[in-house]
Amino acid sequence: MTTLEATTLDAYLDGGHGPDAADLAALLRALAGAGVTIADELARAALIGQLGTTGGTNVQGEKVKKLDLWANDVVVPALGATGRACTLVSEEMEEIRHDRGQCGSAGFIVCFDPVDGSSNLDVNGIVGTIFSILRRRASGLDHAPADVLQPGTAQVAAGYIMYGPSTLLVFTTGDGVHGFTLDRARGTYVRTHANVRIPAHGRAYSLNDGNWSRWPAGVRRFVEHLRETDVATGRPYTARYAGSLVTDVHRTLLEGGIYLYPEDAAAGGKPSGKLRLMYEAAPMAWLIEQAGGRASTGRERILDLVPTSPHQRVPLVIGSAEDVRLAEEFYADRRV
Ligand code: FDP
Repeated sequence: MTTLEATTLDAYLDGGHGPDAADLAALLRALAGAGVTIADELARAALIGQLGTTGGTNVQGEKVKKLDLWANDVVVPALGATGRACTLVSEEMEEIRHDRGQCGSAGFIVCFDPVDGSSNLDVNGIVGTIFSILRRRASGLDHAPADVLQPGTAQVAAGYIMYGPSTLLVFTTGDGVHGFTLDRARGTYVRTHANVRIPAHGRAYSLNDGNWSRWPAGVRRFVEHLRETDVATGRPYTARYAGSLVTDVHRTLLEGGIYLYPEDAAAGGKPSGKLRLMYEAAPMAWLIEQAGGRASTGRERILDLVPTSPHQRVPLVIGSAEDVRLAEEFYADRRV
């Protein structure tokens, strides 16, 4: 990773190559712009009554925060105004949003979670926007329902905007992972992280320990292994968990280690875990692979999974390649 350099997001996007470069630049600029609007709202949310819930629940049965819906209403028109995406999938929209008016010319599908980690909102914690961009494959006005169900390998851009002490856009278009920090004084994003590479192994593990009794046995054994003392292999690992996927993956990307949200092995639990494939796991998996890391369900590569529904959940094991490989060994009972 290098530090400060002068490349702005606009300059980087203007220098893009390939048939999709102009379209992706327009979509990424729209997401970056929406990110500035969302960051501003987050900063003043407590002052203007924007914290708390709407009283409703989303397609996942989770309580919807006011800012979840508000941010969705920022991202949708921002993407729509590009004229490049006729089909949108959002955590906050039960149905796929298909704009038939744009369908003739728009060649892309965008899947996104406008505010991920929203349980952190009311405690001034860090949240993010996650996005995944797919190329439209089929033609005809009714292409959308089947067309969105593409595996992660089909992504043409993916990333997140992290709303922390600074606002940071991290993405890949298949040419490495780059991070751009919002420079408010200049009114632009500036590249602060070029060609990010994740360490081959780390010293931290990240998962919700409160779910211990519901993890599969292999995950419990893996975590016990990480907690043992062994100087030669850098154990015990330290524990870090924000409960905000963007925060936890971002730290793992920069410092190495492993993040897990396993399936719930208890009777009546969530057999596919909690995270959503199309707008959480797949974009993070591509980003981490582009940085030299690894992402799986514990058994299968995330990017190879073909979604069966837009809001499908999936277990996620992601991070440094050596750490994820070791977790997979425990999943497969090759290590005990
Ligand atoms: P949240 O429900 O607060 O929006 O999938 C969403 C997510 O947060 C992730 O960002 C986060 O990593 C995870 O859920 C946290 O879930 P737990 O509270 O079950 O740990």
